[in-house]
Amino acid sequence: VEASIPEPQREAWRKYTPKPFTTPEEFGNEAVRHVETTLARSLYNCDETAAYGGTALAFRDRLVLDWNKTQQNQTFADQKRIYYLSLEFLMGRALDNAMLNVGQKETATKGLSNLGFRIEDIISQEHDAALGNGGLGRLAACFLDSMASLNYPAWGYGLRYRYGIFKQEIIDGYQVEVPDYWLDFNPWEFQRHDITVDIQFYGQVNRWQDDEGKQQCSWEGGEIVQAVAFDVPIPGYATSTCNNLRLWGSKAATGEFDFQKFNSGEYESSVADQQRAETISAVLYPNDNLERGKELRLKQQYFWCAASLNDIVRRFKKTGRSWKEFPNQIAIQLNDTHPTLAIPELQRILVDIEGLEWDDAWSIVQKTFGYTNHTVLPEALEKWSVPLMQHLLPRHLQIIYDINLNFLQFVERNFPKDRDLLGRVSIIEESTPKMVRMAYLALIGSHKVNGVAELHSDLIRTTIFKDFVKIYGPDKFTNVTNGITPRRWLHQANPRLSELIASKLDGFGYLKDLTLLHKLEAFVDDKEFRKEFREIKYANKVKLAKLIKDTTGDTVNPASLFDIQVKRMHEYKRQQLNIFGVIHRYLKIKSMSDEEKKKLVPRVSVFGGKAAPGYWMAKTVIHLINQVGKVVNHDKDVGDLLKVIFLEDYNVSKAEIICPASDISEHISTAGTEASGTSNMKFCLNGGLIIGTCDGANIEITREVGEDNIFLFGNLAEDVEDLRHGHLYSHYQLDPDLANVFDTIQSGTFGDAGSFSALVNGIVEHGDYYLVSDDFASYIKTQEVIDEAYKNVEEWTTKMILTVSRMGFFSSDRCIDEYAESIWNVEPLVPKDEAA
Ligand code: GPU
Repeated sequence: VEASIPEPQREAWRKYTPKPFTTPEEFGNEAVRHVETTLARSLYNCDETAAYGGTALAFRDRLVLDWNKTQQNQTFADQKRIYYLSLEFLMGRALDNAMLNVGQKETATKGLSNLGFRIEDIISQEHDAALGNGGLGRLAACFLDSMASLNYPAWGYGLRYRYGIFKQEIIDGYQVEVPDYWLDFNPWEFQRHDITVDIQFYGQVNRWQDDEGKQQCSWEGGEIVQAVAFDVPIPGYATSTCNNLRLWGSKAATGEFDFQKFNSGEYESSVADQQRAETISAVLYPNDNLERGKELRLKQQYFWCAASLNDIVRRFKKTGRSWKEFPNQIAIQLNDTHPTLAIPELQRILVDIEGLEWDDAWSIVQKTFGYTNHTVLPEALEKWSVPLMQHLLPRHLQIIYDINLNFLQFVERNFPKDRDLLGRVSIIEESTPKMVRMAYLALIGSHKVNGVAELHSDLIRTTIFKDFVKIYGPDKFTNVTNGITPRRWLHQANPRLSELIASKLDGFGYLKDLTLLHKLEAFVDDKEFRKEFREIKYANKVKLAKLIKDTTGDTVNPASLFDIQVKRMHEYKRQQLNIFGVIHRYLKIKSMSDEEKKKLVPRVSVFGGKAAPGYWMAKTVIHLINQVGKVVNHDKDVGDLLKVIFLEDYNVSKAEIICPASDISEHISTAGTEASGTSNMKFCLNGGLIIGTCDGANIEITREVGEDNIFLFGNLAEDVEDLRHGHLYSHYQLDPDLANVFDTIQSGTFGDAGSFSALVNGIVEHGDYYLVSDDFASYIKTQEVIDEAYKNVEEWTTKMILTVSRMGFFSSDRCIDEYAESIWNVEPLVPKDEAA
């Protein structure tokens, strides 16, 4: 408060405060001023990059005005806030989103056109902010959009990676990873030079008794790295609320840039220390649904948790409240187990630094945290080795042991007869070396644990956390089915459809209450509406066809059925099932007469997705898809009937072109393995239908859109375990069609058969863990049903329209309201000028 402008001068301040632009002329003024002054470019060297810069800075100014006001309001309102801790925020581009959320895209379109630019060209200059791997990171980004749009006082906390997810190039059919340096020009972040936190690693713990005989603990020595805050404004849609995303960058601590070394001539090694500190936030780990236990990753996790908690605690202490009010003021959500160290860190701050009693501190910790689980796959459940943790975070390891001791004593008191239980639920796994089970720590340290779709939430209660349901009772566990923001995934990605819907629903209100989409059902028989709906889908396919042409050189016919699978490459997601199905289709076409061919619906099979750099099998599938494409796309017998495309470098901005352009998208994971999936929602919201298994959110999508409007196939989650056993104990017969596909691969039709033998053998000889053979026949049959259904244009149109009109449930707004109500207990804070 001391630093503020004195009362008598505030009038002048307000007078000098810039006003947001509202006309194309005012926008043009701002944009040109930024090009000329901020960017120091002129009339004679303003290319599209510079025009993007000027436009982005003009919009940034607008956001900052709202941002300042929102942050002030939230501070004065002094009510409970949400902190969303996520190692990934897959934001994509910011400019288009900013223009739409503040409602000034038309203004900018006209202003730019006055200067001779087309807005699409300007928007596409922006580099994606790709600080995430896949669904988990994109979910965090959708949540930020919803929290701001619903006026929740909420901050995201993450890491400012200098390199986001790698850029994928396909060279000779193989994935090649190229670094993604995205910070050359990033107008959306503000470095807060004054907000820094010193973070400690290594060192040792000292214990002693103080004068009153109380046990004291301190963590000393080791090394210090400095965390620096970088803030990113997060505008809400059609509200002036602008929340904050705080990303931490790492630097050598000021004292650490070792002047002693420097003065004694060891300049190089002091610079090396600097660089070592900076590696902490240098690069995003490119694994999706996989944890590899690397020390640098653990350092990233602690660095980010410690910096964020220090920041949260500092802000809380300024309010002067007592510690027991902490959980009434602060809700912290853990996006998977990556931020679990925040739990022992808060306990350490409260006990070691603030001097609270252990039990009082622990009760505050448990009330503050909520934990979201995003997978049941065993290879993705984080475990950290005890020796590594002992070395890097000696005090935290002690605290984890104490948490575990208290917990196990509690379990023993309540279940004295169940001796095995203690070993099963212990945070420490008694292996060599011993391991810290992060999911158990997250669960024990939180008041609520949620899964991300109904089936998934049921599975965590009955499998990985079964014992804990017995210990804590069922109320600690809940479901919050994922959602997506309709602003980016409909309004921004598919402006024509958004306009068409608005024309039928009296405006864009549905973008804030997506359940209003159900009113579209009334127009399902409206001829004109149906025709426009189809035309929009076709135009979106033309746009994707152009992207395909520009990036692969292949020509595809937009009148074909577009069948799309875009997501991270993973065995459980079963891109291999899809490509085997494509090969089957190819063989069928090859054996057809011209008459039969005439009846067939032409298809374009589009694949896209990155494989983790060390994931050999996933890379093999990419290679196979490309090899199949090479053969099929140039086969004269096939022509337009089948094209196979691998689109390189799938990312958020490509998804915005791809999702509106599908007829069918594939969500075909082995039942029980895909926690939710969120692209399934994006495709349906844009009038694409799904071929999918009974997995994740597909099940709830079916419930909403109706069984007639989705193409389900395959075994159920409850049967998966038995089927796997069956493979191990019997000689099962391969489906003849699949055997035929394998023979074709092994005969060398798609290049060296040896390249693909691991893929085939995994199924034929090594137990077919993901049950590709069990689901193959049913998959093929369902694809044939789709071929037939697609021929009936009228019926297909009805399915598309009904699907869109029934997707209201899958807005991330609904999802955030559920978190706020059932986990965070937080109310929105409506900006003063917008209160009804
Ligand atoms: N998910 Br764990 C990821 O994208 N990465 C991960 O490391 C883990 C989970 C995904 C799930 O696979 C997907 O089913 C879900 O929709 C998404 O998180 C968001 O909950």
